[in-house]
Amino acid sequence: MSPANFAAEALASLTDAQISFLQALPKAELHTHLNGSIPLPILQELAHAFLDKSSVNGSGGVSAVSESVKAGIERLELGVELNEIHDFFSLFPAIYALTSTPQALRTVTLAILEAFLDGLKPQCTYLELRTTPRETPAMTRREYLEAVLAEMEKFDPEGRRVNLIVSVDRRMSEGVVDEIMDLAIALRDEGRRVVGIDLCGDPLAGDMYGFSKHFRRAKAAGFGITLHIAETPDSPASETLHFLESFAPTRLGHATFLDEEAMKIVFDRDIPVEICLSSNLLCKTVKTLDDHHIRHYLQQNHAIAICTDDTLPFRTDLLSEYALLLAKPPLGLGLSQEEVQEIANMSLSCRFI
Ligand code: 6MZ
Repeated sequence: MSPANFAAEALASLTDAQISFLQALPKAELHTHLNGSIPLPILQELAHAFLDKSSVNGSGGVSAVSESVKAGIERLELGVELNEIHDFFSLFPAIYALTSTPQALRTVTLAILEAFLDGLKPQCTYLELRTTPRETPAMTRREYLEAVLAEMEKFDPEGRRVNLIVSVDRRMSEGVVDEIMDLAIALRDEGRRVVGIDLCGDPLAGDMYGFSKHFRRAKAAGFGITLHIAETPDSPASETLHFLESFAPTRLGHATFLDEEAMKIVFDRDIPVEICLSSNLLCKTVKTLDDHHIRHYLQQNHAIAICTDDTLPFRTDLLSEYALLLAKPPLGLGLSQEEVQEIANMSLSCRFI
């Protein structure tokens, strides 16, 4: 049986008029990870080139890296079935092997910009793309970010449609976090399109107490701050409170398991929440759409932005995520067009610019 695809089913249930309505709706995509959003055909091209090159360079046998890239790409081609969210992060080593040069990064960045913003049927009117700068034998972290920014600036010279959020991974050392903050500030001061800092990565990895001063420095430097927070049932409540009190977040990612105290802070301070419906369902942190925390935020008329998270493994796009709002239960939440329009407006008001 092929893996569930909730968003595609919701989209398929809509009328042509409803799809046209969603397409015409001005909206912002604010939570999408670059390496999780590479269109599959582009990733397959990079994989072929990588495997051809490694068979020419190799000593006849297939290297362990080639084997794991092959297995990783096959897993993505078949459609990823996750038992739990921690399985999700094992997808990235294969993808990272293919995006380890400035040229590959430029290729995937352009493909993502085209998927979200270009063509006859753009997914959104504004995009904040996020990525974690990696150091590889072929590039420094600065060269990584410059490759992504160069492609963004070429695609959108006027700077109205796309900006970059620099991600920090929970597994990083404090020294690397400090280096990334320096880099983000320097690039922004050079006039490059960096608008925010994100905290991402496996939700239980790392000790986050040392990171707060670095995030406060970024906030003081004028960046929007977004944090993956309380994404799993085992995210410690004490860490969630520490994030809210000490990291100065401007937006929150997921915020699935906030307890009463944390929820009160989020409502009192009006901190918008990035909602990724398919991601939560497929990572099994939320059982059904009916149980999804979006309902709570909607009841309170709290600011949210509907986002895709990682279109590649979750086989979704922004239109399909909006279809989950509009489609009739049980496929969707059955909201009215007016309600969906209001949610799209909220996404625009949550931008970091
Ligand atoms: C936490 C996530 C994520 O930065 O290399 N990432 N972190 N929760 C999620 N929800 C399912 N989805 C993606 O993109 C890939 C990286 O984004 C983070 C992970 O750290 C992943 O390695 P970039 O472009």
